Amino acid sequence: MTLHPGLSADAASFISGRHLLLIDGQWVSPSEGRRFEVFDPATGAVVAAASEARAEDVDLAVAAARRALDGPWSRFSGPERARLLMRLADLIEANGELLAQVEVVDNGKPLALARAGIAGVAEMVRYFAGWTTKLNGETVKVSLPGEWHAFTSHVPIGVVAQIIPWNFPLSMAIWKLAPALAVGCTVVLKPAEQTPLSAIKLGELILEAGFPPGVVNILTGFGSGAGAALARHPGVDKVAFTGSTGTGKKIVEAALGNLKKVTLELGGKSPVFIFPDADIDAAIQGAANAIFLNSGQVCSAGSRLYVHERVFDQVVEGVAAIGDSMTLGHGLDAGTQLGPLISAVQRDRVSDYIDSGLAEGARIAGSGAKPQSEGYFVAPTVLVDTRPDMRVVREEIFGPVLVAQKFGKDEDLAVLAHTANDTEYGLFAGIWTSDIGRALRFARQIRAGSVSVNAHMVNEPALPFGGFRQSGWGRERGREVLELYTELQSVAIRLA
Ligand code: TXE
Repeated sequence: MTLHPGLSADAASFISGRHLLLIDGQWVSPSEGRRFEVFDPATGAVVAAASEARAEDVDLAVAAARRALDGPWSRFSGPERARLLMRLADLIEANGELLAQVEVVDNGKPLALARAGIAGVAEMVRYFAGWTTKLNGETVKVSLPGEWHAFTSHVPIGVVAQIIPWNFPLSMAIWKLAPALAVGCTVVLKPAEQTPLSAIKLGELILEAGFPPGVVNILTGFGSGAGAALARHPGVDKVAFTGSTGTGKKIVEAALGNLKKVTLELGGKSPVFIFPDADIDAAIQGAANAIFLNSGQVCSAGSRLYVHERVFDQVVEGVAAIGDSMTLGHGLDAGTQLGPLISAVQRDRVSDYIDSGLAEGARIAGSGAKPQSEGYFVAPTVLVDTRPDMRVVREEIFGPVLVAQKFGKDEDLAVLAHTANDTEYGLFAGIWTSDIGRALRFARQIRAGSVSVNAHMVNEPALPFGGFRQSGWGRERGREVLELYTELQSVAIRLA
C-alpha cells in the first residue's frame, strides 16, 4: 500500500489499519469474510482494504438497530440526545485534521476543501442537536359533539437505512445521520464503496461520544450487495439516499416491498444566469467555483452557464482562464487547487462526455490541455458553441465541464425560465444580477429546489436542500428534514 508522504502519522496509521463493520456497538468481521480495495484517486494506488458487508450483515445490523430503537434509545430524552450530538461535534472537531486527511486520500479533494467540509460537518451536528428539544406538534380544535383535547406529535420513523455517495463522504453522512439521531431514529449507514474510510472513523467517534450500541451501525460495501439489501429489507422503515437518479429509481422499486418511506437527493444539471448588470468579476469567480469545486462532482454544480451577449466573451474567457490557471494535483500537495475525479470509471465517463460534445460541434474555450498523470484527473473544460439538444447540455456529467451559451438582449424572463427548466432535473439555479426585483421574479419561475442570487452553493444548515422533478424526493437540512425522519401521530382524547 502506497500512502502519500504528507499524511500525518495518525492518519496513515488509521488508513492502513484493519477496517471492520460496526454492528450493535462492536467492530466485527463481515459474515462472508470478503474485503475490497480502496484507492487513492490521485495516484490510482491501493491505500486500504475495507470489509464488504453482505445481506447477512445487513440482517444483523437492522436487528441491532431495531433493538436499540425499542430499547435504550427510546428512553433518551431530547436533551440527552442533544448532549450526545454536541459531544460528537466536539470529537469531530478534535479529530478534524485526521478526518480531513482521510477524506483527501479517499476522495481526492484538496485538503483546504476537506478541512472546510469538516468544519461544516461539526456545525451541522450542532444545528440538529438544537432541534432535539424543539420539534413540537400542534393542538387541534375538534368540532365533533362533546368535549375533546387533540394534538399531534412527531414520533421517530424507526430504523433508517442511509445510503451515502462518494463526492462529499463525511458531509453527506452527517446530513443524514444528525437529523435522524436528533429525532430518535436508529440508523444503518452504508458509505459509498469508493470512500468507506471517513465513515469508519466517524463510527469510532460515535462510540466514543457514548451513543448506545445499535443506534448507529456502519456497513461498508457495494451498492448491489449491502445497498440493495438495505433498500429491500422489511425491517427498515425508511431509506434516505443520495446518488444518481438511476440508482434512486432502483431504490424506490426495492422499497415497494414494505412501502418503506423514501427520500432521494439525486442528480442535477443546474443553470447559472449572468445578467450584464451583475458584478461581473464576482460572477466569473462564482461561475468558476460553481463548476470546478470538488472537480465538478457536486450534485448542485452550476454546469450550464447562460450569459447575456454583452458580457458573454468576457465571462467565458474569465471562467476558462480560471480553469486553465488551476493547479491539479494530489490533495495533500501544497498548492493543489483541483483534485482528481473519484475513479477511473468516472474519469473515462467525463472524458467521453467532452469527446461527445466536440463530436457534436462544441468547441473548447481556453487551453483544453489534457493532464498527464497516473491519477484520475480531468482538466477544467469550458465548452462553447453548444446547442440545447447536445448530450453535454442535457445530461449530468459530474466533472469539471461547463457548457456555456449566450442569451440575447431582448429575451424576457419567461423565455429564460423556459431555458432554465428545459431539463429533467430541478436541484439548483444561480442568478447574478444587481436588480433584485428581477432576481426574485426570475427565481419564482425556476423549477428548482434552491436558488442562489449573487452567490453559489449556500451551505446553510437551516436552509432546506433538495430537488424538484427527477432531482429527488424530500428535503435535507432545516426543519423540513426532521419531519421526514418522523411520522406524525394524532391523539384525540374525549374529556369526561
Ligand atoms: O452513483 P450511485 P455512482 C451521479 C453522478 C455520477 C453518477 C454515477 O452523475 O456520475 O451518479 O455514480 C449505492 N441499491 N451521482 O454510480 O450508483 C452506492 O453503493 C442501493 C450524483 O457511483 O448512485 C453508493 O453508496 N444502493 C450524486 C450510492 O448508492 C446502491 C452523488 C451512490 O451510488 C445501489 C453520486 C442499489 N442498487 C453520484 N447501487 C449526487 N446527487 O450528489 C448503488 N448504490
